[in-house]
Amino acid sequence: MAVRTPGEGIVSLLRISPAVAEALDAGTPVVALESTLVTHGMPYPANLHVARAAEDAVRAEGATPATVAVHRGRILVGLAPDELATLASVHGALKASRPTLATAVLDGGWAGTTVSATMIAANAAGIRVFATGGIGGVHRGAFGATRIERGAPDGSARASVAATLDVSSDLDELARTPVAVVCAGPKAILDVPLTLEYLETRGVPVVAVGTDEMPGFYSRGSGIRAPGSVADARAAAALFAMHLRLGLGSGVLLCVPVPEADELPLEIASAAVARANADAEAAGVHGPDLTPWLLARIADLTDGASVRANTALIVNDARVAAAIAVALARSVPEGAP
Ligand code: PSU
Ligand code: MN
Repeated sequence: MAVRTPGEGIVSLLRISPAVAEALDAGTPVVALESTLVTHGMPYPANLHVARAAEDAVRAEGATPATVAVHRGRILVGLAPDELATLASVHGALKASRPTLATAVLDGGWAGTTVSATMIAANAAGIRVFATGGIGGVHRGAFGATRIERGAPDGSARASVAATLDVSSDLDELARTPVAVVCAGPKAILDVPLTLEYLETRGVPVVAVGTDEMPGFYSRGSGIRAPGSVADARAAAALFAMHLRLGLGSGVLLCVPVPEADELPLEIASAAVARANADAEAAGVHGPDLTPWLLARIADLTDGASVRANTALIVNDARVAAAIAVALARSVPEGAP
């Protein structure tokens, strides 16, 4: 059997759209966009609206959008408008991440790609910058918890809760794939401090753009200091270019706050998140179903305000990612002194 590098294998499974192929050939900026937020993260037609708006935001900054999805045994990099519309409305689309990408490709139907699968596809296609809403991370209680039972403020009735070990494969993907991921902070449904600790351990720079504070996804702030910060898209591009030049192998997580007009107040977001997490535990939801379940529950609890914030932050991330891709394309070529 011929020995093939993994790259050759996956490259043969990519179907790169004409617009994306042309941009890559010409060396003009391209931004990858994920599609699990379309298939599992938002209801129809808000999902189609946000997917189109994110693509438009990338174009408005002078870059080419490359929405990634799986269909008919191929990994699509760049979707035609009718393909995007089908993806947004199709029932039963799979959720493809690193552990489920092979199943999704073999399945033959549609699959949305998570952050991990989209990074894999982007890297294989030669796309360096990628925009999403929120990454997966360390779920609350992943490493177990101690709960103080009601009526025992002295802690005499502590109950320990078993670890779920629910840590998104997005985090290890960031550790192994050299792509810049632009997001609005780890999703508010997660344990954000533990997610930051995990990324530090795995060698992933986490950098807030235009703020010192970790963006809180639905809210601009989180009350947590960001591990790193840069002033703007140009500085973010310079940092990422140096990270690539050092050959560190990992990705970079760039965090951009949701636009002020569309944010949820931190107290409202925190209350909805806490309630949704408690409801999920009571309902016994776990594994890959957990993230979509929590997002839908939070949308209910906030009367749709979370979907508006989610839409705004995704479009804003796409815009900033495009500005970073443009700056990167203009910067000193890799390897130059
Ligand atoms: N951000 C959103 N909505 C989503 C997701 C992120 O606002 O639906 C998706 C992303 O695709 C992310 C995935 O990669 O959720 C993480 O899923 P899990 O926690 O099961 O790894
Ligand atoms: Mn998980």
